[in-house]
Amino acid sequence: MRRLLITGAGGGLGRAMRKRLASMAETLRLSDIVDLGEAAPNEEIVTCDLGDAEAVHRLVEGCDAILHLGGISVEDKFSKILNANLLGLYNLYEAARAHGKPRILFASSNHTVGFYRQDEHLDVTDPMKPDGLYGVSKCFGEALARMYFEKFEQETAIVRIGSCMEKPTNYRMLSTWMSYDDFTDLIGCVFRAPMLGCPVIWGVSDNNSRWWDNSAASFLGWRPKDNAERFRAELEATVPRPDPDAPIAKYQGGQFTQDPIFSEN
Ligand code: NAI
Ligand code: 15L
Repeated sequence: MRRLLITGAGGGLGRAMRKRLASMAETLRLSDIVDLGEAAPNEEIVTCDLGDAEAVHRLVEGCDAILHLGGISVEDKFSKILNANLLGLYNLYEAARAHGKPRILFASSNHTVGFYRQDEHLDVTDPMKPDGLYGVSKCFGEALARMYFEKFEQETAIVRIGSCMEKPTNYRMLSTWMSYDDFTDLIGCVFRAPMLGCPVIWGVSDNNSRWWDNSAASFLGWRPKDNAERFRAELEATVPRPDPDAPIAKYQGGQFTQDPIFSEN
């Protein structure tokens, strides 16, 4: 691949993937609204607000693939979610349509289904149950990706990420955790697949207690290797067990199910 665009390159996942994906393309084009530091020899740095359509068109031009991590990543004021996650995504897809339809990996979220209980097992055909405006924005993103596929054959991997971080930090994450290594492998499978289409993929490691069935995406050949279980003993020694009726123990979306609708003021 010649040029891979990573949006949200200054965020937690963006910083982790910047290092790991350095050899995936001749050039990494890194973008965010925050400072991304010095560009390495194979990097281009572009400051760009996803809500700015013209800037997003310039950003996408010349890219062969897009890892779309940029946007608001937790519950927030609707105006911020609207700009980054709704308008921003529309801008990205319109820019992709104008510039050769580079394949997109869209970082969706488990918060599209956050109101399922933790004793329910899901596959990608289960109806969405978003747990806040952030979750709703990811449902919008999934629908937008699907529409661009049906109408224009724009390929997207919709990855409903669980909790992608160094290690699980609470009991819920023993089910939702995805390691950076497994995410890196998934990105490789998505961008190398001869045919992708527009699958929904659960972004989760091979955790003993995972809730999500990825068999519909088995054609990609992604076989996650990590398992959150190896952190259980450490968690049990350091983190108190939550009340079984607390949202973090009851719902797949955990604490997000209890977030308020944030006021604009
Ligand atoms: P993050 O919040 O650390 O990074 C998001 C980045 O997007 C930030 O650097 C931020 O400056 C940038 N951004 C925000 N608004 C923007 C705008 N208007 N224009 C351009 N850039 C903007 O989030 P993280 O954890 O790195 O997640 C990356 C993506 O993956 C997000 O889309 C998030 O919703 C999704 N995701 C992450 C999960 C995780 O466990 N890390 C779980 C589920 C989904
Ligand atoms: C998400 O969607 C968030 O972006 C991330 O910060 C985590 O909170 C994650 O979900 C999670 O549910 O653990």
